[in-house]
Amino acid sequence: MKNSLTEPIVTAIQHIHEQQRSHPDAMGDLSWLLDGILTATKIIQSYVRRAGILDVIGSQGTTNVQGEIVQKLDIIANETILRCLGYRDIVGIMVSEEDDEPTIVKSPGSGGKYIVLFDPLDGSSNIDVNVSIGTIFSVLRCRPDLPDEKTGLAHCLQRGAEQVAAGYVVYGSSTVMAYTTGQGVHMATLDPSVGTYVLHAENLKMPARGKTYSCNEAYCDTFPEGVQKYLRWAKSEEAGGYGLRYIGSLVADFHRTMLKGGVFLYPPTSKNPQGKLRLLYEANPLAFMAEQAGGVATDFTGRLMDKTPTSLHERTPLLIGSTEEVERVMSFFD
Ligand code: P6P
Repeated sequence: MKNSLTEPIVTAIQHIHEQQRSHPDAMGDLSWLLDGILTATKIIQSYVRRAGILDVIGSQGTTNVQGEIVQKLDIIANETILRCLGYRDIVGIMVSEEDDEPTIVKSPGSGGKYIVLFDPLDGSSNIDVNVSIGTIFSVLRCRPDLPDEKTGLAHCLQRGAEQVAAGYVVYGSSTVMAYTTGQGVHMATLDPSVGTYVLHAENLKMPARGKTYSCNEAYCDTFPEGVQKYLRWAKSEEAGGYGLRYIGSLVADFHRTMLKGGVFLYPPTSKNPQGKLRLLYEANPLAFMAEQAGGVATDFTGRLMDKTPTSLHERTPLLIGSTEEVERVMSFFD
């Protein structure tokens, strides 16, 4: 019988340092970077939790590179991450959904070591109605083999398989951070009374199956035929009781899939023929997390993390979740 008074209390940053020990040559730079992300998300959540009384609800009145209306909290989240990471001299380049171009903090040629790519506040259209939203991040190494160029773009366009770390924070009924450095998926909950993320799950495994599918069926008629066939099957007697859950916040829908199993789909549609979700700072980090937890991520044609990006904000179709459920979806494609 576990005794909560004797169980060790492990903070997320302690766990990150613990993970670092398995790399004897590590200098603590990645741990330092992840600590910066933890700090930024604590600040972000403090705004999210008080949004209605801080006059940060609603739109900024501008649109971002995606052509999406920017919410006030998007800007706050973006600036918070830039400020928390901008002065940690191991960060070379930052890529944000909110910024057209990469932010060069320290050029790779002068020692910039890592690239941090992030969606500062995913699902922000749900802020006004108090639905879970989140921050997603991905970490790559700057490529020493590349010439030092002005925009740093060539360093950023790396396959998801090159990621050295990834994770997300879901601002839900509690604030939960999930991360991987390639040694499994670990989760911590923010204890707001002390402002510390406390580890609650280590080496988490996604269930191999789960009778939940997650997609916006409003676009069903323009989904690929294989997806339409799958959806008809999932709702049939033969499938035996699948349920639909769709929050409309990628981080929340993915977090549920991580914990309960099932499958999340954002296929190509007539409105978004290349899919809606962004490859570099949404799909790739979640794909890394899914694979580290024993799941699968594809763009309906191949392993998602094998895709070579061609532009900073490119979109991708995404099918991600339990191995058996992803295989089942793909079984309906000829
Ligand atoms: P749709 C939120 O705007 C977002 O980028 C993701 O968080 C979410 O999964 C998706 O878009 C929802 O898109 O087209 O279903 O509203």
